Amino acid sequence: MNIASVELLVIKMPLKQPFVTHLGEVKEREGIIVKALDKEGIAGYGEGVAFSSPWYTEETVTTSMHMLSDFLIPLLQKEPIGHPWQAARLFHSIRRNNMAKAAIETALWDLYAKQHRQPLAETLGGTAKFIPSGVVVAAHSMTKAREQIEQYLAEGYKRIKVKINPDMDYTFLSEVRRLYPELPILADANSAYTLKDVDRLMALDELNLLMIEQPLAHDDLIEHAILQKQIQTPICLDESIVSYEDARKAIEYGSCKVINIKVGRVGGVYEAKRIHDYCYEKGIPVWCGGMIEFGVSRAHNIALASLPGFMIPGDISASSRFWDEDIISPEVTVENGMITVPKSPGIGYELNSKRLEQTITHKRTFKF
Ligand code: OSB
Ligand code: MG
Repeated sequence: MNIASVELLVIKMPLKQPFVTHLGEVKEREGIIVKALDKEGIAGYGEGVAFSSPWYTEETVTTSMHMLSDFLIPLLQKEPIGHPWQAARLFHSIRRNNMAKAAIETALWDLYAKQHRQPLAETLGGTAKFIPSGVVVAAHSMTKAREQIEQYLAEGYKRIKVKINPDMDYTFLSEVRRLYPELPILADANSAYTLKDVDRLMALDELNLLMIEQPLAHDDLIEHAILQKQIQTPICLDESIVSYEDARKAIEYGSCKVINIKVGRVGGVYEAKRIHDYCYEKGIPVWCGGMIEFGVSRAHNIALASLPGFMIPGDISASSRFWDEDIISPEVTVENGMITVPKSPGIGYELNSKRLEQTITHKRTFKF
């Protein structure tokens, strides 16, 4: 791929409002922007989506920087590759650290698509010209959450996801259902329940939710299969699926009926596409998850979600959902609940260098 250098930029930006789950709250987002430059001067961009602390998965910004600097980039320096899927194979010798792997792998996909003057969506086999957008409500109180739902519906979003836990589930969701009888609603528990809560979860069946995301433990497949037999609402797995093998087992065991695909969580675009292809073949719907990301990862998600198996609106919202000003230009916008898949090469968005500069806290360059 003729790589000349790789640059790692650690960036930091405050969220417009705190993102609250039962696991804690995110007020400020740190992330890693990866720039892979080839010998012709073409730049590919990727984003590391680990958080500052390990509340969602075990990775952090610091562990990602360590993995990238001391293992992943040296592997690429030692063994030049011709196609991004070879990076996935190369990284296989390193256990997990999926978000670090995806950070550099996504930059290589953008670079590869640009080198071939092709939109990334097309390189991946995507066909959709527009993708449906969904938004997540994650607020401190039911009142705040209701306000946010009203605002997002006014902005044109057609699918809402709300964070739930045993202190904020049936009462809240039934109120939302009463106010919006036809609204597609998804509930995400981020592992707030155990099998002891079966009755609580069964009670949600009458609310006609699109699905319930990750009700049980972050690393479980077995108990989700037991739960799915007792509730009608389809279970969607997020945290439990970190690889193609997890997806295959979850479907075989009946642990879920839907899968949330996040490129970072599964270690890259190659693995995400393998999961997509498998689910498509099995008739299992998938949708693209979100990580409170900056524009680079958001753009990669748009390209991925143009694949035919992404039949449900994902957590791909406008840049303005989280940021006063994003690091890409133009920003991602949602019109009538839809996002246009860009037609220009690669991820199809430019970096807003002025904005990017304002957010950089740390920088490292690796020459090839
Ligand atoms: O569980 O899907 C999740 C954000 C950060 C970490 C985990 C999750 C989320 C979201 C998506 O819910 C938020 C978004 O980016 O729109
Ligand atoms: Mg989730």
